Amino acid sequence: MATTSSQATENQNSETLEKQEYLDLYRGLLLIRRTEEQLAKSYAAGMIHGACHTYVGEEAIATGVCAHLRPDDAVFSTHRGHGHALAKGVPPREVVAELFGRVTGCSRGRGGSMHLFAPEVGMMGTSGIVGPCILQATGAGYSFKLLKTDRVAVAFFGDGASNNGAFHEGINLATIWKLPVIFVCENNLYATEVPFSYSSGNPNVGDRGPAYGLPSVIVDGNDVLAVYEAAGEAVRRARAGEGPTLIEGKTYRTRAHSEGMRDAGYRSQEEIDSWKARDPLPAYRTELLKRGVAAEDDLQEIESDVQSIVEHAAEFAEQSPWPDPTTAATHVYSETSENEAHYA
Ligand SMILES: Cc1ncc(C[n+]2csc(CCOP(=O)(O)OP(=O)(O)O)c2C)c(N)n1
Ligand SMILES: [Mg+2]
Repeated sequence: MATTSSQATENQNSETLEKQEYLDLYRGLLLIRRTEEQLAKSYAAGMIHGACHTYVGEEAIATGVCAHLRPDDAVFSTHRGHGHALAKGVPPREVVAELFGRVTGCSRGRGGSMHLFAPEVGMMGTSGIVGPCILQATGAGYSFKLLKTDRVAVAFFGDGASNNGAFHEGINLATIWKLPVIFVCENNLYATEVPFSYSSGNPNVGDRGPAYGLPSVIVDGNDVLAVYEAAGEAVRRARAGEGPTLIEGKTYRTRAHSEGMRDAGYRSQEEIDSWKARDPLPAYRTELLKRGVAAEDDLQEIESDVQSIVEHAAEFAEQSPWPDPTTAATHVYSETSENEAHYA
């Protein structure tokens, strides 16, 4: 069985955090939340072309994991990847501009929501295909090991992806070769409208790791400190050459699968409301005040700062030019030596 790290165990490590680290986690959560809210608004206003899967409700997972990563660590993401990109350090205005299809977006407006790439900060892509990020992270981990670096690769993926063959192949290979990979399953209980309880005989993805010899932990994915603690240990192990870890975060998306889609007929309002009551943001805010590690003023300052960053990001995106159609074939394949140097 996977071990369970929850609020009860979180006290040990998280109490040793510096005030700034606590505040950075709050800022990280909030930056994702406000950006997603902006994107949802922009989608409704017709500014976004293509799908837009928001990460609202799940922010604690990307925030708690990426807080341990360096720019030269690699993140491979999903169709629900805005939060991963922001947590890995892609500037919000480049994320928003990319969804608006503008040339100032991180993928120069070629990709949109499901092709957010920024190798200069180790964001190795969101993807519309469910599952491959698990194998890509395994491959990156293999290369980091061969190059004798202490870099780590992270795969974020959903519960749905854990029933894809890529999951089993990736975790097996990473385990036998002790690759520096963190497999992060964001179990939000549904794959589109299919409950995980229907598609899996065991509600815990984390229980699958031990069958492969893979250390695994199940955490409350709405508790940023629990995620931070589990990820800290996983990253430490990976950098030390001790191999991969599987982290399952139990969480919930509180918006529709994708903006503009119906959100009824497959889950109850009571269920949505019960998870809204466990929203990671107010929970963490309350915790910070309760522990006395932050004052109301500290939090309000972050809130107004993040609000202004996101508003500016939207203005920047709206005012940015469209890509020149004559350059449609550029920035599609790797062209620069910069990225090659970074990953050499
Ligand atoms: C290989 C593949 N199969 C099916 C789809 C269609 N699809 C898009 S999102 C999705 C659900 C994925 O669920 P999960 O992995 O739990 O992620 P979540 O949307 O819940 O974050 C599916 C089946 C796809 N994009 N790729
Ligand atoms: Mg899911």
